[in-house]
Amino acid sequence: MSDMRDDVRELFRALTGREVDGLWSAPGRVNLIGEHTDYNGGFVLPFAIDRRTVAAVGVRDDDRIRVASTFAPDEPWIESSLPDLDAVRAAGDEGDWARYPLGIAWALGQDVAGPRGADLRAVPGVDILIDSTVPSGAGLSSSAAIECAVAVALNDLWRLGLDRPALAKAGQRSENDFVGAPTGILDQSASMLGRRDHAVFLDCRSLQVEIVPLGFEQAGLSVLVIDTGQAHEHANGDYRDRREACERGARELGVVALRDVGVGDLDRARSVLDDVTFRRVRHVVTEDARVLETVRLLREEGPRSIGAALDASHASMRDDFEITTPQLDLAVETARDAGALGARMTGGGFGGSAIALVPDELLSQVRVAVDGAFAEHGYGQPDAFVVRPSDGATREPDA
Ligand code: GAF
Repeated sequence: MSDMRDDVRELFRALTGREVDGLWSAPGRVNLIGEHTDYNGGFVLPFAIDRRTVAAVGVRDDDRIRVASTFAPDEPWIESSLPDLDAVRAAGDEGDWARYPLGIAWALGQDVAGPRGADLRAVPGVDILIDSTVPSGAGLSSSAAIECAVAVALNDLWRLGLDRPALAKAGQRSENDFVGAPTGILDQSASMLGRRDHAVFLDCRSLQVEIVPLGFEQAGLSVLVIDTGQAHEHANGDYRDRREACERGARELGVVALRDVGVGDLDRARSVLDDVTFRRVRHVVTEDARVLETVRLLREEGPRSIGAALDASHASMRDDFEITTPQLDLAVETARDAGALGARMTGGGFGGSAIALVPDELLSQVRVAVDGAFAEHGYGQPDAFVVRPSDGATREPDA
């Protein structure tokens, strides 16, 4: 991390001829359990990971916002004036990654941030250089990591005084209304609120948060991410389709959101809904119950007891919500057969990564088995790496 900080400081200097005013960083996330429950007012249990995005930021003496990144080194600065961000949003024509930092600046000027939101005609412009170790398209929320790193930076530099839940909300607003992806609050909450060795247990309706100890290290366990290399994105039709099915299910069952349907209501739901809608609803309802059960198990019996809940979550996403892929299913099955205590796809689905909870002594065995199975099926080699539950967004120490 300190190398990365030095590099990005130096590149900022080379690009602008001046020093940064500061570096801010935010992590990607793994969702331990609770998939597609956030926009249904339900429960999620993510943790922030030890892969981070750094934003090097310098305040300008005009109203321009310029963004550049180390992963698009050939692109010049992408820029706008702050008051013109509304027009940028409407045109929808900025480079893909640049919509995340521009969008968060826009969102901080909207009412989501409350009366203390930024007045984009009054705050100073900024140069923002992004660097990241969060792989993009891997289902690990590289976009939320950009949003959150830039959100904490602008919150400090513009002296907005917003708290972390408000900054997470601004991230979601940016994603929904600037980028155009109809996502929930899961990713930004994990990136903002994560804590080392802990998970973020979030009630997405009340936005109440509890920080739950994971105890993986003491239990000799690691979370292995298996990135299938199948990139995914949420602005496309599949994610939207699942969200619409949930909203239809809630409407037909006469509730505000699927959070209001219990496991005991599923028999009635089956008689009211068509088969596909019913299965989408069943996933969300049972997944909410699995999140609560996982939190209970972590508290009462420790992390070695949660494997079955992870497995059941994957089966529900595969059979009822239908958001897994053959590669994700293979990664999960193979990891489990090779000794993982539990495994599941993580994130929005249709590609991205699986996670496996693996006893430390079996890590290499699981990796070898997954590599072998992918080769046997003629799939490209997955990228498998261990992630550690880590702290959320922060200002980095000055050089
Ligand atoms: C993506 C979305 F961004 C989240 O809001 C959430 O819905 C998740 O998919 C599925 O649980 O990461």
